This record gives sequence, C-alpha cells and structure tokens, in this order.
Amino acid sequence: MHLLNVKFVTVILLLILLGVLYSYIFRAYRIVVSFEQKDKIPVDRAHDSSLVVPDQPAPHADFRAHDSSLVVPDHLQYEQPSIVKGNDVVTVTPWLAPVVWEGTFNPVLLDSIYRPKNITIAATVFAVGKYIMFLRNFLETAEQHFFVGFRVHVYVFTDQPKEVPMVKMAAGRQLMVRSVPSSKRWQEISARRMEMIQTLIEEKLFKSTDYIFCLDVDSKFHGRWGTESLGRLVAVVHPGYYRDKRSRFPYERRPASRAYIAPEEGDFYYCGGAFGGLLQEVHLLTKTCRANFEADAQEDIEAAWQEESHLNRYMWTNKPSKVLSPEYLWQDFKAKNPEIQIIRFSGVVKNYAEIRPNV
Ligand code: 48C
Repeated sequence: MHLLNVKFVTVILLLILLGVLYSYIFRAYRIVVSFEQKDKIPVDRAHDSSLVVPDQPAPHADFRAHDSSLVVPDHLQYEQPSIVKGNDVVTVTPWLAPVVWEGTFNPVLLDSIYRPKNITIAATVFAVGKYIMFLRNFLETAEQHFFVGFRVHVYVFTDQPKEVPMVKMAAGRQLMVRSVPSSKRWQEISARRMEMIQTLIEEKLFKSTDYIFCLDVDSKFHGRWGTESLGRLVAVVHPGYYRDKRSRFPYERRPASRAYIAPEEGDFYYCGGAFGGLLQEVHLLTKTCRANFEADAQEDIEAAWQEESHLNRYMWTNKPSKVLSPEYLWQDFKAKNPEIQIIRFSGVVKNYAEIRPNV
C-alpha cells in the first residue's frame, strides 16, 4: 500500500510540474507572437511622410484631414524674397520652404531615410521634332546622376518613337515611350506638355508612382539630383533672373491673361523646364496650368513664355513646399556665379533657329 501511495504522489507532482512548465512556455510564445504581430503592422508606404516610424499609435479613423497646401490670397503685398545675400546663399523662403543648395543637406542621411519607403519616381521628358537629338545625352546622364539607386521610370514623349536611343538602364529603372503629335510651333509643343503630363498621371501613374519630375530634354545631368529634391510641390529657380528685381522677371504682364503677375508681385522666376513633387500635387499643377493656358487661347491670348508663365503664376499662389536652387537647372552658356558650387542639371548650348520648327 505504502509503495502505491508514493507512486501516486509522484505522478501527481509530475503532472503539476508539467502544467507549470507548459504555462510558462505558452505564455512566452504568446509574447513572442504578439511582438512579431506588432512588427507586421502594415505601414502605408504610399505617402508615408514620416521620417522615422515610432511606435505606431492605434489607427483612428477620426483624425482631422491635414491640408499641407500653402495657398496665398491674391495680391498680398510683401518684400521680394531672394535666394542669395551678397555672395552667400539663402536657404529658406519667407514661407519657410527649404531652398536646396549644395552643402545644406546630407545625401547619405536622406537616402537612408527614403530607401526603406520603397518609392517610385517618374520623370517626363519631351523629345519632339529635332529635339530628339538631345535625348541620348539626357538619358545617359540621368542614369549617372538622377536618383541613382532608386526606382525610376522615365517617360519619353516623342513623335519619332523609333528614334529613341537604347540606353542601358540600371536595375529598377525603366524607360517608357509615348507617341505624341509634332507641331509647327515650338510654343505649342512646349505648352502641351502640361496636358500630356496630366493625362499620363490620370491614365497610368496614379496607382504606381509617388513622385514625379518634369524636365527639359535639351539638358544634361552633371551632378547628383536625388532625395534632397523630394517634396510635396517642388519648383526650380531659373538661373537667368535670381539676382534681378522682380519687376524685370519675364512674367506674363497683361492682366487679361490667367498667368498675369503685377510688377510689384512675385517671389522668384521659376523654370518651366524642371518642376515636380508628389504625384497628386503635380497632377493639380498640370491640370490647372493646362486649363488656364487653354482658356487664354480661347481669348486669343498666349502667355509670354507659354506654360512657364502659367507655372510661375501657379507657384505665386500655391507656394512650393521646397525650392531648388539654380544648381538644378543651369545654362551651359553662362559662366558659374560664385554661389554656384555645383551644376547638377544644365541646358546645353544650342541654336534655336536650327532646332525649332518656327521662330
Ligand atoms: O521637344 C521639343 N521640341 C521642340 O521643337 C520644342 C520644344 N520641345 C520640348 O519642350 C523639349 O523637351 C524642350 O526641352 C521643351 C521646351 N524647352 C526649351 O525649348 C528650352 N529648354 C527653353
């Protein structure tokens, strides 16, 4: 009998020990699973503007929508801003947008912030008529300097699809060709870019692209153009006027035009040959500029510098969230000013009379 009791007690003790062991193991496992689950919370990559991903607050449907646009009431008067002060550079606008100059940013830091976001950047370039001659250099130098190491889709718009050069593209970079009609007027070719870009965004890019930059083809890259240029709405200061008084800017000055800017108004003179930003912002910009250009045309008005005039009017009212210095679109025929430490992208020397279909 005594032996039976010892065995019975031993079995009971063993069962209790197993139960305790099991509960420890299971609870530990549950912690690990919940930790892993936490890591698996899907982060919305599409427009994740956070720079670091802290412990995610529980998603609430009831956060107020945030409008980050910087729209200014018409005809607000204030002193003309500048991006240079003597031989020094100015690195912020009066509406607190960064002005990107060499030496003001850390490319390694910025690339390490944006790489995990898995972004797609589109670039549009038009090579119509004789401008096709610039396309190879544009594409080859873009491969060397434009968002190197990131996913880039280049959209070439041309009336001569068969003439598009085969350029070796790095992994993750693609070139797509879209046929567009030519025109007897270079003004028309240039201006219609807004309509073509709007249509491209609506037909093809909305679901797949985060940022877009729209660039002139008669230019080449000479230095880094990368994640420092990313932003909601990005404008490039024209190299020809950033030291001038705004009354001398080649804005559209006829009040009848929708691109009109008065002599005592305006911030900077921005390039029509380089602009960009978040897809939805550039969609709104191109849609607005196209509509205004076409409405003017209905009244037999063509702004002084076509879509570039309308872009300047748009950026006067809808302040850019980031301004790129003239490093981002220089002109080869110009000597470098002292504040220009690097030329990243620059218009090549050309004879317009030889390459344009009309004067
Ligand atoms: O592709 C053409 N063909 C033309 O005959 C005239 C303009 N264009 C496109 O429009 C090119 O992409 C040009 O870069 C752009 C207008 N810009 C210029 O002509 C100079 N960069 C000012």
